[in-house]
Amino acid sequence: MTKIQFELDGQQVEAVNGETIWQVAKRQGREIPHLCYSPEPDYRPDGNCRACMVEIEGERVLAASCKRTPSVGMKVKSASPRAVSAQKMVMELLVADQPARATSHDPDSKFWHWAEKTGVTESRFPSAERWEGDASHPAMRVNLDACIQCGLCVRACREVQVNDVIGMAYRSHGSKIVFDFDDPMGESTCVACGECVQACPTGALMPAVMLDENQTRVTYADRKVDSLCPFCGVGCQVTYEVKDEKIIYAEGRDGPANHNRLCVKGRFGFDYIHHPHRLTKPLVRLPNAKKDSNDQVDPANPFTHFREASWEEALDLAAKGLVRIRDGKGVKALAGFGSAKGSNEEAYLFQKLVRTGFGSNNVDHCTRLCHASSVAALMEGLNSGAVSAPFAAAMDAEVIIVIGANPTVNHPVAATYIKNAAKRGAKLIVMDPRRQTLSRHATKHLQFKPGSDVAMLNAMLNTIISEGLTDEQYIAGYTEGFDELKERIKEFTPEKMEPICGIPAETLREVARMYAGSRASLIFWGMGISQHVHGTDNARCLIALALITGQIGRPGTGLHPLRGQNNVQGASDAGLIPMFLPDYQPVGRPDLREPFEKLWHQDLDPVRGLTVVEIMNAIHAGEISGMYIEGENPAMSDPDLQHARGALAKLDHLVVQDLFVTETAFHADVILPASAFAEKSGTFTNTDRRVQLAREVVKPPGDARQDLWIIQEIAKRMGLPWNYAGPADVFTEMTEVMPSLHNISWERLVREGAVTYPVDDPDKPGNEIIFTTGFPTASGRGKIVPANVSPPDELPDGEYPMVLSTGRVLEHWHTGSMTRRSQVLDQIEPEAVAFMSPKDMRKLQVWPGDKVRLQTRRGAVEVKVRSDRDVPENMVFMPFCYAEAAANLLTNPALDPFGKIPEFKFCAVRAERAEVRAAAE
Ligand SMILES: Nc1nc2c(c(=O)[nH]1)N[C@H]1C(S)=C(S)[C@@H](COP(=O)(O)OP(=O)(O)OC[C@H]3O[C@@H](n4cnc5c(=O)[nH]c(N)nc54)[C@H](O)[C@@H]3O)O[C@H]1N2
Ligand SMILES: Nc1nc2c(c(=O)[nH]1)N[C@H]1C(S)=C(S)[C@@H](COP(=O)(O)OP(=O)(O)OC[C@H]3O[C@@H](n4cnc5c(=O)[nH]c(N)nc54)[C@H](O)[C@@H]3O)O[C@H]1N2
Ligand SMILES: [Mo]
Repeated sequence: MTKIQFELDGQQVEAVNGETIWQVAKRQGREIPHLCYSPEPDYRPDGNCRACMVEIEGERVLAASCKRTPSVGMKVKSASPRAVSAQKMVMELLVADQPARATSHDPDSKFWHWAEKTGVTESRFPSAERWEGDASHPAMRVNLDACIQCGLCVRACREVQVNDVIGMAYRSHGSKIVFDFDDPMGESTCVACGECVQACPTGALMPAVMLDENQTRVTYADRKVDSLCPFCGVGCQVTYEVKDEKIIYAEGRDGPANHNRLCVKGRFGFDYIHHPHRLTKPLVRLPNAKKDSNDQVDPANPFTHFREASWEEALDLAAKGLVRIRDGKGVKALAGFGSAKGSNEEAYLFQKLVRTGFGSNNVDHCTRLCHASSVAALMEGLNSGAVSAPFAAAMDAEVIIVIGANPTVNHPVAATYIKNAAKRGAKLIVMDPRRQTLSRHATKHLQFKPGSDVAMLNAMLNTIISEGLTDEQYIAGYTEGFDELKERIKEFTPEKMEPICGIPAETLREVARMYAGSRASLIFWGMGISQHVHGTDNARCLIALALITGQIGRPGTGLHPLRGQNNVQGASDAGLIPMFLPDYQPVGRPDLREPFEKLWHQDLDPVRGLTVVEIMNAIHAGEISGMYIEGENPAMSDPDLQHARGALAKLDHLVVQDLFVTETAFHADVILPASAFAEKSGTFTNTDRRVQLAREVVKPPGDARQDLWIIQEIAKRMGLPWNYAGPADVFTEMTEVMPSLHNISWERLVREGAVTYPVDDPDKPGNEIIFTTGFPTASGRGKIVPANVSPPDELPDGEYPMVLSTGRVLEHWHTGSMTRRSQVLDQIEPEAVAFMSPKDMRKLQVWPGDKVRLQTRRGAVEVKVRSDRDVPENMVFMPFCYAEAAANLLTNPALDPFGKIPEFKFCAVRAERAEVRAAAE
């Protein structure tokens, strides 16, 4: 620790570890005016606005305290007449160019706050010419008449979020902030993360919803509540601003995962909870409303088929139907889907309800469609499904591999750290059949053939072993199975793998050397790895890469499967899995089952339950006839929807608990209106294994109730003597049987907000990096499991010549139930689209905006097409969020044999021009 003694305003003070004069003053309780400087979030100081000038004895000119670090014995005066007069002069010059405070865009801005504090409210100087406002973006409003050119938005956009949209252009008097090439913001490449809005000190950049038509701020919060973002596994901490019991704005907090950063969904996507389609009363199916899998919910009129009911009636009906099937057809005739969008406590109670109330292990959730294969491989190899290091470990890595993940779209805030790292010089290698935004920051993008991961990764393993780039000591100390891999991998030479994966042998070698040879290499992966019939094999290769090179268990190394839903890590930990009790205790092991049987006062089913797609199949086979689905939308998210919807429609009894009449709820007998994320308190576990506390921000609308309460009411009616006072009570029970939660108490979470497991001591922070000395397996060693090359289940042929790949877009969440009801998000991406390469579009004679008909062996949809150079030739990429053109009508339900995950990322498709154009002409 470096310490520098100096004098500040007559006092002896100390600057620690390179602190600036401004920072020392702040620590001493003195705040020096500042505009272009943002201490929190901590941006690079630029020193351009000169509002923070201080006098340094012996120096002719004043110094910008935000940037200047003191030297030993320096004498600094921050409030001398000279310093104060300079600070005031800066403010006065800036005030001259601003709209008057009363009519300013944000009279409450940091700028006016400092103007007031320095006593400058008017200016003697003439005002300069003003820029026109820009209303082109649905979320943000640009009013450059208030811009002081402090450059905070440029740093926000380029250095923090690394989106590289905002810049300073033109010269002297004409200089101004621009988006791309001085485009309107709404037409620029802006991804609407809103970091610039959060950083702007004057109101020149504002959330559009806060302003009236005169561009004056009209909304002020009545109160603010600290909670989390409801969308992805990054787990950003958010402060919600509430006015008249409605959320009006979301701002990033300094959470350990996000350090004040947010993305477009977190910042602008909160309003789905206030949408008029929200369920506010329990609904019961009308007796004459037949269930028909081809019948579709009309979003504008979603309540046909149902009548309102009281809670008593709805809960009685819901539970009676389940009891009737359980007692009549047997416990295996029931199944439940819990939710990775709900809290840990909800997930825990839901699986407990299925295991003790329904009586079987037929409980699963969307993790089956997500990282099931990754978890299967990780459990097999390391006996732990969690990440070995947080995503921010990217900042300590020398080489970062991102394979089968598109983080700027799907984990945008995590992606900012990867981009920050690349900017600092880390080598980024992206491996994806599609190019993506991260490719621009990458040292290399390997655009290999879809479905050929094992070939590519085996070639890397082959190179590392044959060139002696392995870490022999690590292999000897911490792994098993290396000799078998060494033997088996011989045949997978880069030359042999080149034609299969389409990457030149020399490139494969080069990347293998980079990964193995670096001081610290880190692998991120996503659905491109897991959603294949060989998903488990794909993940096995990644684990083997880390194990044979020892690139795990140290800072900047590791394996990080980017978890998707905000609580998919927690929901899996809590036991929403058919083969595992909480904390991955196999249901078949009597010794591991016993503690749960004791705690729950009941014998438990020793046989593993059915998975998501297996449950759909079992319904068709007549084996399952009753279901309870909480916070999942399988009628949109399952593969081969015709089949899945057919199953839902075939059920004798379906209870759905959701926020809206989703495509799934449309087939229900009883719909229970639940609490949205912002309407409940509970714990959520992010992709980093960080358990974080979410707090109720507003009350559920109308008669909607807490998920936790609803699950308990169903349990009681199924004969379970439950009596939990609230989430804290449930969490406490969880800590008794879940070693992962040891030393994390509810009180601790209230105090600290976030704790990363595993934790060694109630007073110690959690372990961010695990597997530092081996693995939690019986032998303490990580198991290397070789994989063979196998093709995707359904290859293109003459009839279906192209590859259909499905995934996501930035603005929409999964099945669209939430984000298509968020005004800003739906305005940015309002209609169903598929993406194709310009070459294929020419071949098909379609133009951007034309409709194509996509046909697979399962179904057909018509959808507008967008030209996208990132998509390789012979591929159609489609997000699955659009009910009117549901991608999953097309996808292949073939499963990976270990993880039971369907092959969402690959099936054969035929694309043709739909005849709309002709009809219109
Ligand atoms: N905006 C938004 N964000 C989300 C979600 C959302 O719905 N919307 N969902 C969340 C959830 S639950 C999840 S699981 C995550 C998913 O996040 P990601 O894993 O990033 O998801 P995808 O976009 O489905 O797929 C990732 C990449 O796999 C590539 N890919 C396709 N085929 C192959 C292949 O054969 N091999 C390899 N290596 N790659 C291939 C695709 O081109 C794509 O770029 O996102 C989370 N975040
Ligand atoms: N083609 C294709 N299909 C895929 C994928 C793919 O890449 N391609 N990815 C798969 C993956 S990775 C995943 S994770 C799944 C996701 O599949 P799902 O989990 O089925 O999708 P979501 O839309 O997230 O569904 C969440 C539901 O919960 C409701 N909800 C939200 N918050 C709450 C709450 O607090 N309480 C209650 N009760 N309900 C709530 C929402 O309205 C919504 O209906 O999709 C899978 N399907
Ligand atoms: Mo997911």
